[in-house]
Amino acid sequence: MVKNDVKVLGAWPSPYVMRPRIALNIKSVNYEFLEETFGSKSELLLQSNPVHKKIPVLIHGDKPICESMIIVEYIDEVWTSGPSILPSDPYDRAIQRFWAAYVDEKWFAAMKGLRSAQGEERKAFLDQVTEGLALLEEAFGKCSKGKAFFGGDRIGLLDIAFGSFLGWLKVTEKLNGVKLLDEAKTPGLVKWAERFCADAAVKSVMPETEKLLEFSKVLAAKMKGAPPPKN
Ligand SMILES: N[C@@H](CCC(=O)N[C@@H](CS)C(=O)NCC(=O)O)C(=O)O
Repeated sequence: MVKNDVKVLGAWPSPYVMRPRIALNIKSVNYEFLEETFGSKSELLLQSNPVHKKIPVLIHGDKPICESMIIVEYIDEVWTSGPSILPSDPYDRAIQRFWAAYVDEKWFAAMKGLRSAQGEERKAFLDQVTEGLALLEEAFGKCSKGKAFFGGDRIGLLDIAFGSFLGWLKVTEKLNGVKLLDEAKTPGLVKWAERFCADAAVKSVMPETEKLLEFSKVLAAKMKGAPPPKN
């Protein structure tokens, strides 16, 4: 595989962009990382993802593929010689996809809500995030079947979907002065998060918390007065 055959359009702080990068690392596929400039969209991005105009986009040869979890599944289907990301059992696959959708649509949406909420609204978002983590702790017990990851012995689809938010989870903890992943309430997830971040496929793409914290402050300053982001 020549290096330029695979490109990822993205930005380092984006949890969604981490997903295809982790999947490509798992499959030992070399890729070119084309970083978008914060606050603007390149011509290549607009051409490659004209519907959503969002990162990440995987460009394989001359074919663009959009939406992070669709990209992860594409990578798993194309590079079959590397370790599998999706479980072989259809029921296990369905369960991982179910929780991956929950993480994006419900859980992370609540964590994002915390950014600008105050008072009662803030408390409601915090409760939703905490309740979501309790559900994910239970799901971890069932999916991992006592092993290291949601995917068993190795990182799988749901590990990638949820794990990509760990950097922002730590930033949220710091900004709100709360402990969300907690030894007492979510012991399985605490250990899982350590293992996930230490994994060779993840380490090089997981941003340092302090760097992400600085970026989140810049982002918050830019958002002030601007209309809320669509996603
Ligand atoms: N559902 C999309 C979400 C991607 C997404 O929200 N990307 C953000 C960066 S973290 C983006 O490109 N935002 C630019 C915009 O909304 O215009 C996916 O999973 O790929």
